[in-house]
Amino acid sequence: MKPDENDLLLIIDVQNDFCSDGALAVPGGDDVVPVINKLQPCFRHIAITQDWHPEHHGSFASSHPGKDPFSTIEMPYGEQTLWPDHCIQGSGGAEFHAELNTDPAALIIRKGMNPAIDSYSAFFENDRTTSTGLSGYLRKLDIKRVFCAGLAYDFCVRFSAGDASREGFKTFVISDACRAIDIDNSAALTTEFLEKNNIELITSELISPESIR
Ligand code: VGL
Ligand code: ZN
Repeated sequence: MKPDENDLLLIIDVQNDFCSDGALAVPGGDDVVPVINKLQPCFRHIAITQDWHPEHHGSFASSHPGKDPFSTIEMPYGEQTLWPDHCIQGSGGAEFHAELNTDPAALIIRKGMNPAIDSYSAFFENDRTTSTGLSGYLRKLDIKRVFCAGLAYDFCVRFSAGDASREGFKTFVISDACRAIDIDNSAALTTEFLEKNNIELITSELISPESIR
């Protein structure tokens, strides 16, 4: 499979807090970095997301007295998993992994900035209606297919891929370029979700290594 002018590589949340020793470390999170760096020359269009929360964000367990990280609460927009404080705007944990190549990306899209609504997806906040503007940007570039990679497979990658597909883009998830948090079977449920929604799980070797830059 050879990516062309109408394809986008969407690199999701490869940030220090999701990598080793991070506040919300995803097992094996660092391992996605060389895989993603190797894929970048194969894509003309690249966008990167950055989880970017204000202090005391509503998705933090610390904002809900008596609640532990990884428990869930009901928010006005539905169920929300509570997380350790992570990816706070301007903090080292919110920075991209030092080895991630961010140079070829035309767009860095920050999300999770509204204190009252979490935002897993690169396209919509968790209320499923507040847009980040990414769909419009991709349509203007005539993007037809979106290839997702990054962290975490079972949260931000899952929601971004689901929305990309819902927005009409043919969507792929590059499995070896992702790692999962995996709470309550969320990794296996994500694979089921992707299959059900016609989102293709592929591996990075399927993408032609030829540079198009
Ligand atoms: C993420 C939990 C909270 C992710 C972001 O990038 O998957 N997960 N914030
Ligand atoms: Zn977050």
